[in-house]
Amino acid sequence: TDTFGIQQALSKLGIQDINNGTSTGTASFANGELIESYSPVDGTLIAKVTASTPDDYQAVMAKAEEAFKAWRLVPAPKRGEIVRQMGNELRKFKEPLGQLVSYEMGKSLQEGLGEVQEMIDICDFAVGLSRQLYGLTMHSERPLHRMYEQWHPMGIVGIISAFNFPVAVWSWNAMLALVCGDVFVWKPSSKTPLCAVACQNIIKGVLERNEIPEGVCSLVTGEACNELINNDKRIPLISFTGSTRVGRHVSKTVAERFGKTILELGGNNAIIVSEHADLSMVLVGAVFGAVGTAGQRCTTTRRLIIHESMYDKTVAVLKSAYAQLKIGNPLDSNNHVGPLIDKTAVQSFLTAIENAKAEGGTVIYGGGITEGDGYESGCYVNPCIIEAKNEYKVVQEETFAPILYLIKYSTIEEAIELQNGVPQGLSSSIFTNSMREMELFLSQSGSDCGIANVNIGTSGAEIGGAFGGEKETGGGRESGSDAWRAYMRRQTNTINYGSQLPLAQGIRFDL
Ligand code: UN1
Repeated sequence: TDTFGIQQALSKLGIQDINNGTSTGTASFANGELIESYSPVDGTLIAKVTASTPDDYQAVMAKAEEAFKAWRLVPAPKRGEIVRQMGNELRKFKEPLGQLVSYEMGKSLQEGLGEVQEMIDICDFAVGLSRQLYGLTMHSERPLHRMYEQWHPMGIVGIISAFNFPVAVWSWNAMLALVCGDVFVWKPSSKTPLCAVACQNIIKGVLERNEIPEGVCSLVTGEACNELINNDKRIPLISFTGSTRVGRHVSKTVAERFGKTILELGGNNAIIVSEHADLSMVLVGAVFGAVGTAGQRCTTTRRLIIHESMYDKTVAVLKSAYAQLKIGNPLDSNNHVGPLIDKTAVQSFLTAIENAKAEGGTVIYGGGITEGDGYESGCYVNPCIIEAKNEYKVVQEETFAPILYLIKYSTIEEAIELQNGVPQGLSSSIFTNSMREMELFLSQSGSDCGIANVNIGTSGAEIGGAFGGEKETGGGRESGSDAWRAYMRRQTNTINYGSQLPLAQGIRFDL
């Protein structure tokens, strides 16, 4: 019985051998131990993936170095053509890949499909970008001189991705890197290795058909690879998505060797519910923001900062909305909330609730593990709402689970201060119909986050904008706008087409 079509999806994606270890696809050398991937949906062992040993890693890097020499010479619009074909392959595999994301990671099928849609969209974006890697020209201060800048490929990009967006975040990095003329080595989360294998299988055919060296797109698996990548001088740029704790280590290690990083670390995102808010809109934004992906997005809504005049009404509608949430198998479209990634995450959820209570918080809805039929994996929890104070230690931290903290305010200035009063700076939003409040929130004395929204929630950013945040979120930007610049190196060129050699700054040096 293949109720949700998972076996069929796995076979379409080329993932079959659960006992011997699925091969890791393109440019892969895998001789290490077996990584077992269990589904948080039903606790089933989906398949095993053979991890890369340090020797495998060296072999992959040798291929990547070789491939870069060829790939950087392919004209950028031709690189875009390869990415266009990858986007078409992703269109063909949207359904099974979305199912696998849902089954291996635990997010709803709708969100799994949405994640694949983000991949398709970033491919389209990157194709257009491949003809728009613009540099500026400048006016030289010297006669008969010309100045301009060019953007050159950087080399091998290391992509270390997290379990919560097991495919989309890779594609944001991979597709931009490819049109920029870089090659990449991808180390996915060991909690979702099959999603990575599936992606490699999907794009492999495009490389083969176009006779592109396989080292352009490499995959390595297993936790031992993280440190190898961080310390590898052949990797000028590492894009890391994960916790602030690990991100701090990556940042230091890579900076020590003068490598560059793009860091996408923790968020602690708030929605301000103003007295001028439309409450029916707040409801969808806040509830999807807080319980979507079971609270495991870096953009998840973790705090609601509510005007005192709206507080009781907001609490009442939230409670009745939470009471209607269906928790269960995320492949079943009747359910709103799927499982957490594993039992460790469940433990963090329970501990955070206990800590909030110990600090004086009041649980007004939910909490606890969901047990019984269909919940055998032990990863399902009941989303929780807690009345809290912003300064609680637990509120200042990111707990990757569906816990929503409610905080009261009286003036808009105070609300903005609360919103900014956490170490993280990823996403933020205000629900208001007041033009003054909205503009204040978006002004230089408003939100300090990388993303600031009005009348939509904190999560679900579109790929066209630059994605990332400030402070402990790490400062990186990925995806749209001019995020591509981080994947290239800038070169300033000054050309003298005269027959004299005047020095800049008016300096005379007569020989
Ligand atoms: C993440 O949680 O790591 O804005 C990325 C969003 C998604 C991306 C989240 N587009 O919620």
